[in-house]
Order: sequence, then C-alpha cells, then structure tokens
Amino acid sequence: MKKLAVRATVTLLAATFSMGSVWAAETLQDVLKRRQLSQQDLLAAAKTYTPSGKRDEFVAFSSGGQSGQVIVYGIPSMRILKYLAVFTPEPWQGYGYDEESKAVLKGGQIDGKDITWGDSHHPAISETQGKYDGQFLFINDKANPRIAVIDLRDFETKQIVANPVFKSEHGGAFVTPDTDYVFEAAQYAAPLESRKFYPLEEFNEKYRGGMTYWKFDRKAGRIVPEKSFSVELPPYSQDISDAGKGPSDGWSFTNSFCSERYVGGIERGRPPFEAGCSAKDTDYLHVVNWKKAAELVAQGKAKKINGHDVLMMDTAVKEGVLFLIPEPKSPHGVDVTPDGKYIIVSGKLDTHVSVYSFEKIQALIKAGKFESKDPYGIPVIGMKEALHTQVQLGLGPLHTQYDTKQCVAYTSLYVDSQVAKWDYCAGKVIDKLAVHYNIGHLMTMEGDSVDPKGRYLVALNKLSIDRFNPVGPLHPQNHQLIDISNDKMQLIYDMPLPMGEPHYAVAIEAAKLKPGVRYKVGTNSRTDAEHPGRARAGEERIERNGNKVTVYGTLIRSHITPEIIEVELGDEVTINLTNLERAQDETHGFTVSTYNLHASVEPGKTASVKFKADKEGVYPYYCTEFCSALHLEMQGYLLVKPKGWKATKKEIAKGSYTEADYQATLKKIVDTQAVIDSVVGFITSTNFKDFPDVVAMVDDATDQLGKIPDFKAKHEAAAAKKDWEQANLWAEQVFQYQVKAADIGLRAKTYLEQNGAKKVK
Ligand code: CUK
Ligand code: CUA
Repeated sequence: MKKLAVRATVTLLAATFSMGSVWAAETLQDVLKRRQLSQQDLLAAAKTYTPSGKRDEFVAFSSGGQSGQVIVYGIPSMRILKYLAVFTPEPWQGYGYDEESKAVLKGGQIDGKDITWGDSHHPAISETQGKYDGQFLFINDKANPRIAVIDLRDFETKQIVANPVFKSEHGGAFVTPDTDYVFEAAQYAAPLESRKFYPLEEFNEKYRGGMTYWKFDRKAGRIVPEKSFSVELPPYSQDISDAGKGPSDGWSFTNSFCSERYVGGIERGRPPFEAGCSAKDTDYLHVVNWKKAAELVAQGKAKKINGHDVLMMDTAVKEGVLFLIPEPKSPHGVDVTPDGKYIIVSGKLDTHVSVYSFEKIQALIKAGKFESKDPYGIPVIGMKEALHTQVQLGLGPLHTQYDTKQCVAYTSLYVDSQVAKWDYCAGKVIDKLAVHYNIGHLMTMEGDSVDPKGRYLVALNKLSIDRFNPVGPLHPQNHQLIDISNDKMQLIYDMPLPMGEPHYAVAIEAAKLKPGVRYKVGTNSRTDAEHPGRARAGEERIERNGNKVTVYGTLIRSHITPEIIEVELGDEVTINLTNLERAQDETHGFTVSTYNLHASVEPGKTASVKFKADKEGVYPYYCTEFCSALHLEMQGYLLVKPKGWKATKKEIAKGSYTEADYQATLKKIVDTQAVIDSVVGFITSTNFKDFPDVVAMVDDATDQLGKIPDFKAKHEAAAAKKDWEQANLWAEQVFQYQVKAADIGLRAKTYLEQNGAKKVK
C-alpha cells in the first residue's frame, strides 16, 4: 500500500516535471512558428502590447454611433475602458433608471417627447487656447438634433440640449479654441419653426439650414441655452464644420452638399435625391464670422424663433458675417490646419483635396471682391482666388487630420480604402496605406487641435467584411491602429468595435485626464450639487407625508440601511441612497425586484429611485455590484401591503441558538481581532499617509471598527439575559464589522506592498 503510494507520487512528480519542461521549452521562435507570425507581426505586437498592469499613452473617445453612447479606449493597446451613457439609457451606470440621470435625459426631450436613442457622430474635447485640456467632452446626435456635455472629472453625462430650430444636425460637435462655443450645423433643411408644415414646393422659400453656436459656461460646466444663438443659412444641406484657430479664430467653416436644393420624390416621377443632389460640379463652403455674429445677437439684431435667437440671413449678409466659396462636388470633411492658416476640404466625388487659404479669403472679403451672389444674396468668393492649392489624392477623400510634423496631413480615401499621407504646403503625396475596409474618419493623437501629437493614427473603417470571427450579418466596425512615427505608415492592430457605427473619435494624452475616484459625500453627480436626499451614517430614516414615502438610506459594505421598507399599495416611493464608502472602486448598485429601477452609487454619491408602489407583494432589493465577501447578503425587502392590512403574527421566527454558539462567536471575534491588529501594525509601520487611496481605505476601516462598541454592548446585554439568539447575532454583527475592516485593511496592505511603500518604523 505504502509502496504504491510512493510510486504514484514519483510518477506524478515525473509527469509534472516533463510537462513543465515542454512548456519551458517553448521559445519565442516556437510561438512564432506555432502561430505563424512574421517578424513584422512581432514588431506590431511589441508596439501595441501593453503588459499586465501597465497603462496606455493616449485615451480615445469614440462616438458610439447609433448606440447613442461614447466608447472610451486606450491607445496603443486598443483596450476598451468604458462605455459612457449619453443619449441612450444604460443600466450599468443606472442611466435612465435613477432619477438624477432621468433628469439629464429629460433635458433631451423634443416636443415634450422622450427620445431614448441617439445617432452620435462627432465627439469633441474641450480646448484651452486650441489645445485639448481634458475637462469636457461634447457629442452630437444627428437624428434628433442635440448636443451632450460630459464632464471628464467623472466621465458622466451632465447635460443634453435639444436644438430649438433644426430637425436634424450633422456638423457638430465642434468647439472654438477656448470652448466659448460648441457649435453644430443643420443637415437636412426643414422649416425652422417647430411643428410647422410647408409643402416641398416651397422648399427654396421656407426650408432652411443653419448653424447653432451653443454658449458654454466652463465654470458651471454647462451649455447656456439663453446665451446661445443660430445663424440662418440657405437650404444647402450643411455638413461637417470646423472652428478657425490662430489667425482664423473667430470664424467657422461648414461644408454643404445638395446646394442644388434638389427635392427628390421618385414616386412622383422625379429623379431621386442622390441624382439631383450631386448634379452640380460645386457646392458651397460656408464661412461665418461667429464672433461678430455673437456681437450682433448681443445687440438685439437676432429674431426669436421658438424662443431662440436666430441671426437671419439678410442681417448676416448686410453685416458682413456670412460668405460662400464654391468647393468641389459633394464635399464631406472640412479641417482647419493646426496653424489656422488653411482650410482643407475633401470632396467625396472629387479625387482632390482643396486647400483654401484663410489669408486669401480675408483679403477678398476686405477688398469686397466677390464673383457673384447666391439666390439669397450671400456674397460668393471666387474658388480659384481663395485656393492655396489642390492635391490629387485618390477616390473618395473624406476627412483630414494632422501630425506634429509641419505641413503633414492624413486624409481618408473612402472608395480607395486607403489613408493618404501628404504635404499641404508643397501640395504632394508622401505615402499611402491600404486599410480594411472603407474608411470614414481617421484620427491622429490630438490631431484636430493646434498641437497634434503624431505617433498613432486610427482608421475608422466602415466595412470590416472578413477581418474578424463572423458574428452574423451585422458586423462590427474596424478601428485600425497605424504607427505614423516613421516615414512609412505601418498598420499594427485591428480592433472590432461592437457598438454602433463610430463616425469620429478624438484622442488625448492620458496624462491630461485627471478624473476623481469619489464624490464629496451626498453629491448628486448629475448636477454637482448636494443631494437633498443625502444621509450620513446615523441619519437614515423613512419619512411619510400622505401617500408619499421618502427613504433616506445609506450603503456601506455589506449593508443597506434600511433593510425593510414597508409601504401601502399606491404609495409614491422615493428611495435615496448615499454610498458612505471612501475607498476607491467601492461602488454599490441598487435595484428593487420587478420595478424596473437601477442605480449605480459610487463612493460619496447619492442616487435616488422613484416609483409608484402599484403592485401589492414582496419585492427583494439588493446591491448589484459584488462589493465584498458578503455582497450577496447586502439585501432588504420592500413590502407593499394592501390598504388596511393588519398583522396577526407578531414575531419573526427564532433560530435555536445556545450559549455554546455565543462562546464560539466570541472566540472568532478574538481571533479576527488578532488579524486586524497585525494588518494595522503593518500599515502604521509604513508611510501609508503618503497614499491617499490607502488613507481613504483606512478611514473606511476605522468607520467599520467604530461601530463595534455599540454592538458589543448589545450582545453582552443579551447574554446577561441569557437570550442566546440576540447575544449570538449581535456578536455576529460585531464579527461582520471586523471582517469588513480586515478586508479593507488587507486590500490597503496589498496596495502598499505593490506601490513601494516604505517602512517608517
Ligand atoms: S461623418 Cu460618418 S464618415 Cu458623421 Cu463625420 Cu464622415
Ligand atoms: Cu454592495 Cu454588493
């Protein structure tokens, strides 16, 4: 028997040894062979691979397209970090399921109706003197003309504003160099008055496009609708826009397509939109002096439409703030160069990019040299006179981004599925790279600011076709990472983007982002104000006022206060919950079964859910984040009693506890205390005070331990009365506080060990 066992052990050891040697023997060369990787692949991997625990150099904010959200990912690893809930309810963040975020979504109502999705296209990071400052992010909704404001201190959507005069919108969101204004251009022309019908036969007279300049109050972190205005424009299908910078600061530039003002209607026997909208050889670049327009509006020269200031075209023309320049055929992207001297326009149906000179444009305006007027009396500047150069790049140029290197630009070629690298000063092509497949926008690091960072380019490709494992007819989009730090562009990574069609993305140096990890206790994160429903430890209560029941509750590992909420059928219930934790990442979630509610309550936040208790019954509520070892026990009951219900049974069933149980629990408490003492000993022997995260954890642990004396008194009192159930359970609660304190303490200890804390005694 013994021999057998020994032999078995030896065999096992031998097997382990030989298996170990097989693994150890797989060298880099073996892996390259097994996975059929080339040296080129290896190089690409080395450029993108981000070792475990290491972070990215840049953070990208990608439009989430039809998902109405924003996707945040790191560059060069291309790891997705977060989805930001913006226009669409998103349960994880409680967005659209708690009262605070519902208020944000309500700001995006149009004509009094909820809109629960968005077609988001263009994110924009706030700028200071034309440089990304990492404070705010803006994004538009094309389908339902709206702009959202996201605060990058907590990556939460704070505000959605609906455009008061447009029915659709595409050329947004773009910011002016100091983020005084966030602007958007209409897309499909429609009457500006809301809910007003005019037949298509009156298209030229009654349908309009426009530009809206939303005033941004940086201190408040909000758009101020009352101080915002629009400029009325012809029904030319305004498209992408950009703000001037440097010498062109104060001006904005907006493309258009279908300046033919063509109205289709194939069912009426008319050739379709696409034919009539691309018939002419040129469309119009709109050039607007927005600074002067703002002054005119301040002088009362605007007209109120739907309660909103609109600078009408005739005023804009008379005052010299609006000009047009012909641009080649159905253009799409317009991108001002980092130095603000040139405006680069790409025509979808033209193989050239056109480089306009701001200096020339200004000289022509000053000299009053216009080649004609459009049907609305807007002066038209001659295209030839305004151009610096035109460069033939290839088929379907769309969007342009810039490099750190002077005069270097990258333009996407949709039809050719290529990125063209070219020189806009000298007007020549430098390099081309095939991408997979049809590329829309592209993005270089901080590539639309005055200070592009170069390094990487992301191609936002629309048809991924065969690049990834098949997942049904609806394919992900393909974001391809390209190394642009050398003369030749090198494709280094494919990332499937599995949510909506991301039209545009922006990327910022990671070091510029400094988001917080907790709120001041009792904060409504959506307004940044103190939440009226906040409660600190010991202030928890349930208040009733007629049929309105308001709960002021708290959350802390692993306990929801209160644990029982009793209401009557038909009551209107508001549950406010404050997360009392200070430790980083100690989020608690909250839901009540079958009432379609959810809140994500990060440390310090107060969130609330509101509902009518319109179903009699018993509804468990619980914490939805695995927040501690006793997370599952973080629970409670909502009791919805029929009206006039009377209790017959007076007590909850007792367990059978003995004195021995109580003694065993006391022993457990003594043992746990020894663990806590050793952890405390370790922490206090280091320079832990230099680590704010650890200080927060120590505060939390101290809170938990601070509760013990009260409960100790309770179990001792019950033991004196030989009530062993009460004695045992109050002692268990003491143990629970110890466990949580120990849990936090151990996490703090690990943190200190991993972050190079020093021994101080
Ligand atoms: S758009 Cu989609 S590829 Cu909305 Cu900027 Cu050009
Ligand atoms: Cu709190 Cu789970």
